[in-house]
Amino acid sequence: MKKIVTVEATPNIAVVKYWGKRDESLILPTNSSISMTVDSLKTRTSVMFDPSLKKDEFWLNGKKVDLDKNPEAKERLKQLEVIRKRARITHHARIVSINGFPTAAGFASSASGLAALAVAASKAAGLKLDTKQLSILARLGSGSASRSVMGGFVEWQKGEKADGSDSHAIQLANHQHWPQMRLVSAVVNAGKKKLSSRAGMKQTIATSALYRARLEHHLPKVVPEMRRAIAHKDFATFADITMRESNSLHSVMADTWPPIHYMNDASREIVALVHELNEKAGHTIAAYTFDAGPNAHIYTLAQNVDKVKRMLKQVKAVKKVVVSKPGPGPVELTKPTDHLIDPETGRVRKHSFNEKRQEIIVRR
Ligand code: 2P0
Repeated sequence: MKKIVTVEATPNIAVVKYWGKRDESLILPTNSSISMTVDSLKTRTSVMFDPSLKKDEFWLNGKKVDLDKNPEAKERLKQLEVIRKRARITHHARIVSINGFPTAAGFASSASGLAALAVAASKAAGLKLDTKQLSILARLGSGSASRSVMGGFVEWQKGEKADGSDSHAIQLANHQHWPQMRLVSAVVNAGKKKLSSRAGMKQTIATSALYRARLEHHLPKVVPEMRRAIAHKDFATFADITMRESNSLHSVMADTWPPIHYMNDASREIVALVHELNEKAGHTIAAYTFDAGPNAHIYTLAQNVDKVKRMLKQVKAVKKVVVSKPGPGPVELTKPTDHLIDPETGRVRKHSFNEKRQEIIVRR
């Protein structure tokens, strides 16, 4: 029997955004960020370290990725080296990962994927790591993944040290703290983004003067305010900061040279409709936020989800809507039939995502 560890993790959507690194190799950010880990859009990852493997192997959504021809994927898997060193093993790993949502839907999967990998690979190597250590491992693959190793509301503390040992996430509140919280995500464009976040933020740091103002004057104020809003479940303040934060991020993107525009006309139509909705309600009931793409993520409370959905119906470009709650963070699947790798043979099992049933199917 081979030792296989299988973990499911989910994305997080930031309300105080990460955009800029002070160290590109260790992925150390210029500012702390805050997000909510959601309960939907799961990525399932199975890991096996095995002496018979000649090199690391990575399967994504049913296809083997040639790591020699894909330096970006190889770079994102560098946490494997750290795990091997710490566990004092030299075996290569077979990693099989699948997204439990359509890849073409425009939802980012690097945060959930690299968080699932940190939890599954460290355990498969025999390590028992705490969430802080897992967050540091996940961070090496993708900054935002450092926040997905925990559930509920999470802060990635930027840290000060050059070795990154204090740059990790902490949980501000677990997923049961604010049970009425919802995230309504609207897919407005299923296309692949033109400029990666990694390249975009590098360009911003190098060229935007507005970015300095964001870093020095805006963020030091909003991080503690957002912590307080979450602790007190103060939706109006939470929503206000979330929207202003998104606007600040997209302003420094526009101030970048050459300018970066991830939002499109449909995104801006949604911004206007959310403000209209809040005005009609007489108080803030919904807050938009946008990442490195045109899809809208709208935070609201359970009693207002239908109003937000009705509002989104007016936007022609909205193709799909997904409603999420605060999620518990990564979960290990221990049923042998859930593994994407056969524990008896070590081979990759046939697996796929069934869109109709919204389910990952694994054949034995
Ligand atoms: C965030 N984003 O806080 C911000 C908002 C996009 C806009 O974290 O280079 O894919 O791998 O560390 O984690 C996207 O950045 O970038 C991101 P890398 P990552 O969610």
